[in-house]
Amino acid sequence: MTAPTALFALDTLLSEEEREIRSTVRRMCDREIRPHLAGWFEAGELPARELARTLGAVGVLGMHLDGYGCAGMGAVSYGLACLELEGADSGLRSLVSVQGSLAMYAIWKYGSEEQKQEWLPAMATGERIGCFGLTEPDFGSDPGGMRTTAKREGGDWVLNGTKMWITNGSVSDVAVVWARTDEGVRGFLVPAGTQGFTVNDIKHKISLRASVTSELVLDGVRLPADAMLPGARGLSGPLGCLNEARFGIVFGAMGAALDCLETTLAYVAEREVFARPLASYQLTQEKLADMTLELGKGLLLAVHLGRLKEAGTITPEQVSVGKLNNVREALEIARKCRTLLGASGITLEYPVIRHAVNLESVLTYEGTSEIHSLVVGKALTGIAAFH
Ligand code: TGC
Ligand code: FAD
Repeated sequence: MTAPTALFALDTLLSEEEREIRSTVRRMCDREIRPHLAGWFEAGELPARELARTLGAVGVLGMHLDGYGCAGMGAVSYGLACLELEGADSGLRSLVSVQGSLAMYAIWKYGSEEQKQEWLPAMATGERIGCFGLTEPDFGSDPGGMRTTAKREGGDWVLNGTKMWITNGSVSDVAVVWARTDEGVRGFLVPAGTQGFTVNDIKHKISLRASVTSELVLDGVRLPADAMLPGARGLSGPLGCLNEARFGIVFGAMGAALDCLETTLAYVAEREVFARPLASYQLTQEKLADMTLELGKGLLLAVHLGRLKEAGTITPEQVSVGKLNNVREALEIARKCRTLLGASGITLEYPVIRHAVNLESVLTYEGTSEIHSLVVGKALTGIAAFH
């Protein structure tokens, strides 16, 4: 029997170091995370602080950034880490994406030297956690409409507004908050516990239950002048961070799909229906073949985009192609695997339904599938159809 990825000789595209990173992250997930996932998901809880230290020790937090205690790895290595993390649970990859690609990246790319020194080394080890507040209750796909404001008062900034659906919110030591100012959208570092800054967890989620999602309320939050990120001005600041996290999802979604497919291959080999293994039926094999094709194509696309990113030539539109295709196909794979598991497919005994419902969030966050279709449509036609 041949493994799905072996049909595409995927490993021949990877260096020894990249394969080693993938194995290290997989071993860590198998040992420290996978045994607890169904329980965390069912309880709707995540021991985020403890996990952040575990993830920091294995070196995945901000692993694609240089300096300040970060590992400075290539894009494909980072992608493979996301693949393994999301193979465990999308919530785990979310924790890492938001920490490394959104909060740390924003500070690394746009922060002052003092801000970098203060936050990045402790965030790389997982001692400190960050979140990224862009979305608001009335402005998700259209962040340009944001109502959160930052106004100068003497030498200080005063922030007012609400951010919604913020991953890692209530476990964060620092929130990167994007706000409208007289000089356009700017980013601010808001430490937890600042007066006027409150965080409320969002309950009753059916998807991404092993992930902390919160509302951030800023009510007259007074910050010193040096809380602003000096290098970001305008919407291109936060959108530049999104390119980083979206890239991780291109790989991550395929990790969830691969976990579903591997689970299903084992299941259909064992399960007998009408006195024969489920794997022996043509309808089953057609489903397995179709899923493997989409998985393989998605992985090849992910590695290709990773190489473009390493060469410094990747464009935001190419990231949209990857996010749109790979999340959409991963969700289809998870749903098809679910059918092959029959009734067992709806329980947390197998990871498939957990991946399927998680991928519903992944389809929506970091730009909905419709927004990425419109980004690709704009690239093809030259016409922006967002407004
Ligand atoms: P538009 O006029 O097109 O652009 C405004 C400025 O931004 C620049 N820009 C980008 N820069 C870098 N990367 C990108 N991908 C960029 N897209 C646009 C653009 O060049 C322009 O720059 P400048 O200098 O001329 O001002 O903006 P628009 O208002 O028409 O909106 C375009 C649109 C719809 C594509 C954008 O708003 C968008 O991407 N919306 C989706 C929002 C989104 O993805 N939110 C995600 C929030 S974070 C999250 O979900 C975390 S989930 C947890 C996890 O990751 O695990
Ligand atoms: P809306 O923008 O209201 O969209 C509703 C529907 O309308 C969608 O189908 C959308 O595609 C469609 N639509 C919107 N505009 C158009 C258009 N022009 N043409 C056609 N259709 C359109 N945000 C953060 O800032 N930080 C985080 O850490 C974060 N974490 C998240 C974690 C989870 C679990 C979830 C679910 C979301 C998270 N988000 C986060 C928010 C996420 O980015 C937004 O939910 C997403 O951008 C969509 O915004 P919305 O939910 O307001 O939907």
